[in-house]
This record gives sequence, structure tokens and C-alpha cells, in this order.
Amino acid sequence: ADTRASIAVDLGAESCRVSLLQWIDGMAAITLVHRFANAPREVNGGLRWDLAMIEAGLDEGLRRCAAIAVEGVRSIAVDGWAVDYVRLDAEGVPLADPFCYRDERTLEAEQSLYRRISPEKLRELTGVQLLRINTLYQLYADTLQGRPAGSQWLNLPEYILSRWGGARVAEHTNATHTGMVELYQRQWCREIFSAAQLDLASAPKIVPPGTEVGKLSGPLAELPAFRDTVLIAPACHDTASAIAGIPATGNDWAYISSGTWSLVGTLLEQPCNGKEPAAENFTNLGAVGGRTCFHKNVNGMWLIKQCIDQWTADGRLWSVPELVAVAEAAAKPHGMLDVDEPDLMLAGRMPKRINAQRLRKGFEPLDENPESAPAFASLIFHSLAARYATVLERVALHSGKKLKRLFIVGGASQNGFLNRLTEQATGLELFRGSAESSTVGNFAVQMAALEGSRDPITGVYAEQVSRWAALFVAALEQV
Ligand code: LRH
Repeated sequence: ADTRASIAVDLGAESCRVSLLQWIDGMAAITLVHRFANAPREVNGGLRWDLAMIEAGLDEGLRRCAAIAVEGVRSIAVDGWAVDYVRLDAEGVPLADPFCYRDERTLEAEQSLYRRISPEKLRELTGVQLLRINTLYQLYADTLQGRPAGSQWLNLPEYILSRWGGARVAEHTNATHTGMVELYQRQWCREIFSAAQLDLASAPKIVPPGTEVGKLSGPLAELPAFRDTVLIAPACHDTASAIAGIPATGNDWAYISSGTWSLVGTLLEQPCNGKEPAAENFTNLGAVGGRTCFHKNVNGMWLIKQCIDQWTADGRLWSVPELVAVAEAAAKPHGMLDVDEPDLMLAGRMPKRINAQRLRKGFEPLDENPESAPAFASLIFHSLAARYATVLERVALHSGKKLKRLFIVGGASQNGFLNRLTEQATGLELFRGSAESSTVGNFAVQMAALEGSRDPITGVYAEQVSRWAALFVAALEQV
């Protein structure tokens, strides 16, 4: 057997991670080798990611892995948050720092695009929930700003793979979140491209999860550990990776992938794109093994993190664990927050935004002084749990599943208080999956890909991936 190591890169809106999988006496060992903070920044009135910082951090992570993995590195795969993309010039060099999906330029682009193609039509063609953050509206915003139609773009994880020597592709699970892929054909949708005045010829080729896209090349490839390292497109969408990292069987479970966002839903064998799920704006995104992530984007730790940023600016530094502890002891404020109000998806002034909503709804505003953070945190956690319960009821209804179990994965699955509230609100039996579930799923897809048997259309097989995931969840618990 090949006992070389593998590397999983997981790009997060709050932090990026580089992890190493090694085989020691036949046992899997996973180490988080490098983790660095990430955040969008305001540049000339636009909200953008610092691409050079991300690239430097990832290269550093790879170098550290090479120093540890004396046995050599067999494969590398990259997943990350969906929808954002890098524009390239003819040589494949980035034209600018990528926009962050929260940038407000898509507020107008969305409305303007709906005059060319109706939201109902978009929904029917793609099965994807209408979210203004989707790549479609961002690319159309570029068009409105006079961007030439022919320039190439790559979603972020795929861009990183190409930067390390991989072919320029769009991995299917990640491509679906652009809002531009036909639900059943699994290809770019002509009608949508033409409505948004986008050039089909410059769109990257869609490939399924578990596709080898090339060999590591360039300066890093000179390190001995990287002599013969293949690059793999895993499920490039971090949420699809996180769900692939849940080794559950049976038909009675739902998931919450809990981080900046909470993705609340269930895995389906077939998409569910009827009138009602469409009206309720559920999404059908690509999952590993040709399955479907049927879920809804619910707000998440974004609310807490944005409040913390504001309180920090006002002179009081709260950590998330500290806030969770005080929130549990605080009284539950009267009146729940509508966590999914569009205004609460925007950056900045979060305590003010929350109070503005409370005033609109006729509730007492909360004290915005940082010392009163416990009341805000309590309100946020209670409201998130209530929202999860409402959404999961609809998930059960649309999917026809009798839900009994709820798997919570991702960074915020560590929040015991929110978990207890969620268990109470949903009445489901709660299981905490891996906090690094995207990394688990990323490695699991790599291993399944390296084993070699795969479906030409949907890629690696779900059962195989699931077996590897079970092993890696256990391997990560040892850390
Ligand atoms: C989570 C996530 C989510 C998307 C959002 C853009 O990181 O990928 O699935 O909706 O970021």
C-alpha cells in the first residue's frame, strides 16, 4: 500500500486550515499543521479578500507539511466557502483581489438581473435557492460595471488548485452554488449565461468530486516531499465536504453545518424542486456521490462575530467561549430575532442592526454597551435554535423523512449551549460530528479518488467516501 501522506486545505471566511494525514503503522493520524485568520477588508469602498495573504498562508502550510511528511505527499485537495471567485487575465494571473460575497454591489445586480430572467425561471432551471451572494449575481455585477465578457474566472478553491499546477475546472458541488448549473444536466445553463451576458466559452469545465486535476508544479514541487504529488478536486464546496464528513447511514437524520453560516437540511438521493420548497427558498446543491444537499442558508456565528467586532471597537474584548458561558446564565430576552433578515447578513454595526429590527417589531431595544453583551448573545442563540427548529420541520415535510437524529458539524458544533437549545427546540436527538468536518470530507474524497473506482458522471462513490470518513472522524478525535 502507498503510505505517503495527504494534505487537505480548507478555506474559511474566518480562518484557513492546512491539515496533514499520515499513516503511522497502518493507522491514520491527522494533524492541523497550519491555521491562519481570514477576513474580508474594505478596499476603495469594496469588500474584498486579501488573496496574497491567503496564498502566502497556504504555501507556508504546504512547506510545513513537507517538513513533517518525510515519507512524501501523495495528494492535495482544496475546499472552501462557495460563491466567490478570482478573475484571471489571459495568462491565468489574478486581475484583482476577489470580492467578498457580502459586498453590497449585488443588491442592485440581483434586481437588475431579474428584469432579464425571472427568479422563478432561475429557480426552475437550477433548483438553487435565490441568494444574492451567488456567483451569478456577482458576475452580473461585473458585467454591469463593464467587465469584458471573455475574461476567465475560477471559484476560489479551484483557483488555488490551478495556482499549484492543476487544470482550470469548476468542481460540480461548488459549481452548483454559482446558481448557473442546470439541476439535472449538471452542466452550465445556456439560458442563464445568455441572460446575464456571460460567455459560456470562458467558463471552466465542470468536473465531479474526486477528479485528479494535475500534478503539483512550480517552486513548491522542488521540495523532495512533493516529488510526485497529485492535485485532487474534492467536493470543493466546504459544506458539501462537511456533509461528506458525516459517516451516518439510514434515512432519519438531518444536518446543521454550523460556522459563519448555518446550513440546515438533509441529504437526498434526488433533488426536491417542487413548488413548495421553491416558494420557501430551499436549495438543491451538489453533494458527493451524485446526491443532493437539500438545505437552507440560515444565519450563524456571523451574528456573534459581528457583535464581537463592534464591542471590541467599543473597548471590550469578548471571546466566543466567554460569551457562550455568560449567555447561558443571562435571562432570555423577550421577543425573538428574525436571524435571516437581509440587513443582518451585512457587515458592521451588528448590535445596532439587531436593535433596529427589534424596534421595527415593537420590542424593547437592548443595551448596546459591550458590558451588556450577555443579553445580545442569549437573544442570538435562542433565536438561532428557534429558526433551526422551524426549518427542520419544513425539511422533514418536503423530504418525506421521519427525522430522529440531528448531526451538527463545523466549528460552531462546539457551542454546547446552542446545541442544548437546538435539541430542545427541535426534539431531535443531537449528535456532535467533527468540528473539522470539511477536512474529514476532503480527506475522505481524496482517499476514495485514489482508490480509483468512480462513476464517470458523479465521481467518487458515496459509500466509499463514507467509510473513509468514519475512519477520519475517529482519527481526528485522537488529536
Ligand atoms: C459556508 C458556505 C455556505 C455558502 C456560503 C457562501 O462556508 O460555503 O455553504 O452558502 O459559505
